[in-house]
Amino acid sequence: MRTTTAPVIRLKNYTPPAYTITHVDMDVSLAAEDTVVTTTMKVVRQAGTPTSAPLVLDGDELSLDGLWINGDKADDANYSTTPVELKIHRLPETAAFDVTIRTRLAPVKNTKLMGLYQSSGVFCTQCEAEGFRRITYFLDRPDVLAVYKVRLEADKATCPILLANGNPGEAGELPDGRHFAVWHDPHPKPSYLFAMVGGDLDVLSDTFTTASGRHVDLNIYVETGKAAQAAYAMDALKRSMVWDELEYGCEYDLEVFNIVAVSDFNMGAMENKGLNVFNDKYVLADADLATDADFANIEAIIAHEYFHNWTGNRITCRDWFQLCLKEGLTVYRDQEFSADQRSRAVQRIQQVRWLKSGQFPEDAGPLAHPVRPSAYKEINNFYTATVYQKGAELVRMIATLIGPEAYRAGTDLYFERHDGEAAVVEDFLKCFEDAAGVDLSQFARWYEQAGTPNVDVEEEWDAGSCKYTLVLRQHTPPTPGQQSKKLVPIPVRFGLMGSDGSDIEPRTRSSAVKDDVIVLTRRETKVTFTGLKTKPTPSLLRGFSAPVKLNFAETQASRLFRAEHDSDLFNRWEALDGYGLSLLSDDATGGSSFTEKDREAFVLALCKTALDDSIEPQFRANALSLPNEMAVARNIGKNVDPAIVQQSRSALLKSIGRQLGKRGLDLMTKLDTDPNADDLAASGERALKYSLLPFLLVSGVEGAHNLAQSQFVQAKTMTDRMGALSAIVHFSGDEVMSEQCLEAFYDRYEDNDLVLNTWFTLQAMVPNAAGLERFERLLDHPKFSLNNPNRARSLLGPFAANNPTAFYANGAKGATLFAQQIMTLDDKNPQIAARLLTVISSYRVFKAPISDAVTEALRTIRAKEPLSIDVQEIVDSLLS
Ligand code: 0A1
Ligand code: ZN
Repeated sequence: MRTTTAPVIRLKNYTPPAYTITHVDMDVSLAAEDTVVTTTMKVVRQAGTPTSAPLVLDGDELSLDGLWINGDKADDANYSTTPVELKIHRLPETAAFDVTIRTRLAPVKNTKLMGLYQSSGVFCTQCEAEGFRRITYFLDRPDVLAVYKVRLEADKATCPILLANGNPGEAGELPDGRHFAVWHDPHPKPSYLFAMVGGDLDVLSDTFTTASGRHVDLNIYVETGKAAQAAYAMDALKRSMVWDELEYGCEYDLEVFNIVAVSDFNMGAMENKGLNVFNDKYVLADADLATDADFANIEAIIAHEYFHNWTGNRITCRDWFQLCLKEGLTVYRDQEFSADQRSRAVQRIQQVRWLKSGQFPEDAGPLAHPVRPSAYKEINNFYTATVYQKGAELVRMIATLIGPEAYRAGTDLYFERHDGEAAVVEDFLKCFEDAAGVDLSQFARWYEQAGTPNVDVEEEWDAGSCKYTLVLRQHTPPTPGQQSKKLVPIPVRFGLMGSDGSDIEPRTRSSAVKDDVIVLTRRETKVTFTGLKTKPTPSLLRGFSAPVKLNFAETQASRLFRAEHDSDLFNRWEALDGYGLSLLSDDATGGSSFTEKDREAFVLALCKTALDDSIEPQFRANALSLPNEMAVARNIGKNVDPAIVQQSRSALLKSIGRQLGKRGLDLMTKLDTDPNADDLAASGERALKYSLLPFLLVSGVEGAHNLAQSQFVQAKTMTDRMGALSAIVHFSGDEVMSEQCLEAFYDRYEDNDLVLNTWFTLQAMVPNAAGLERFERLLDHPKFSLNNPNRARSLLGPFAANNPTAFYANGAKGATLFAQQIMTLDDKNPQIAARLLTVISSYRVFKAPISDAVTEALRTIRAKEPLSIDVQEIVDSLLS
């Protein structure tokens, strides 16, 4: 473990490599305790590198077993090793030469799940960002692109399946029950895209014919007996392949596309060339085991990894500072795919929800960093909501600013110009500048600057001259290490609504307005509209056209008017959500901005939306999901008492439940849906059904209790079962029924790890001291383990991130327990420990005695010896 204070790596210090590697030939003999990897690489000295310059290769926890230069064994004086590198001196003077390295690994002992490891007996690899150096010494950096040939050898009985990147080659039997398979990947790639797999797996196979007629074999490998559960993932894959051809002109480029699902994985999935490795949570599904939300996630992640084939693999990143180049763009692409496959408005609502609950807090707290960071200690800590989600918002803004045709011309140019290269953000922006004939130099600041810009809006109505003026001012608050901020271009999509709720054609001479977008490039932008008979109602930031915080002192009446009439469905949701958030925050701080009438009006509007059959059910479900306690706490911003936030929220839930009353119950009964889990209409109805249930239960609507129980018992899908169970546990107040249902669920799914995770998650959200006690008990549950990342996350994540009344109960004892888990995890898997720790980054919004307890817990973690760099970097930021 690397424990000493780590050096800071800076973008400004980037230098091209002195040597590159063009060809890699690997021979891997797989065994749990003693895998032998023999790698021959063709090394090419770069122009300007003196022959005296040593070749310095990266390594991490490697055991070197042999070294040959051009086939001759190197003698000891020729090289030296440290824990992190192999330095080879006195190299041949020729421009190119071969280096052969033999390393020995023990995959079964690899608990970091980086490099080669075993997951339930299956050998698999994870190399992004710096895992390849745990397999062999290498120039493990994304700007070194090589063609790979891999020969795998293993026991045939335990490893009948042997896979690597690219196309399959020769395969055959060997003595002693062993066999081998050779794989060739013709596309030069960086080492982080390397993958190999060996194991006993079942497969679901299909085929795809590309637009130009190329035949592709598609295979999804899963744990034995589970091939049928990969059907939805396969369908999503084929739809992704069609979509990428139509929308981006991107065709698949190998003979096979393989996906392997494993149960131990640090992230969601990995886009290794031709051999994606997935967390099985994002592959396995059927109606009995997965919720509708799980299906939607599978679709999005399958698409995301597939889309990386062009945005990430064909064009990769020059260095890890450019991570958003592949991630922001690929997230934008998968978001648009999901929007095309499902309801666009609902998808946008969910994306923005995620952005506001995950990325905005990151940008407002101690972990704030630009979409393209300029410095890091541990790159694994930068797979963040900012790089991914805000990165996607930046690409979306480019598309908004230049329009769909120019956007497509820009991506076409990007693929044409940079195919086969390791690019930087500037290359990407230049393609849009050239395709659209625009200057994006001010836009580039979005990549450099952390923090969520604020847009303050004021309006003026001059009845005499029938002129309506909007004044929009931007400012970005300081973030750690970035005190002063520059102006950025902000596209504000807008509409002006007339008194009947319909949109008025805006008339203005302002050069800041293009069609329905106001582009803010200055500190202050004033736009005057003429020819209006009455004062219009503005609908601003439609579709959430920019990742900003809009501050507009809109009346509650105007919010409700928009909630009912806005032609932009996203903004109808936003009007209700914003109203709910302000109301709850006002309540919890004893404020007086809302009268009893305002409160009633909100409750009525929400219920009206919920019961309005002319609106799509999934939208209504989203409208009903009120801002959670953490959203309210963050909105209040300081001195928050979680118990008071909870009381305000419960009171509002009760009012809404009472208002829904029998009509809510009748609607629920009517929404008796089809068990066909991938039917979108049915899934929308289910979402609505289970978003109604909590309100009916907390307010004691007659019949709700029985209905919840019968829904649980008769559930036809996991969405039904989970929807009912979670409502019962969190809202029925009936402990006996809750325990019985939890037990029944456990008995049914005890042996299904993925489903059991949801059982842990559900209980991690039980509030107050009772929730804290339950959490403590679950830590000792025989099925709880820190060895499996999904299991560790399922309990620790929601408890620390979203259950403040339990986490901070008994003098924030939850923080101490959480810190202990993080410290234990740090010795096994520092990457997961560090990422889990980030979920408490908003702790400072809570009142002093309890937030001080978190500071104490963080100090205890900091004092641990040894402590990984991953956790060190996060703790230091959280304490700063
Ligand atoms: N590139 C992947 C994310 C990923 C990153 C690091 C990993 O290492 C543990 C694994 C996956 C993606 O964007 O899907
Ligand atoms: Zn990605």
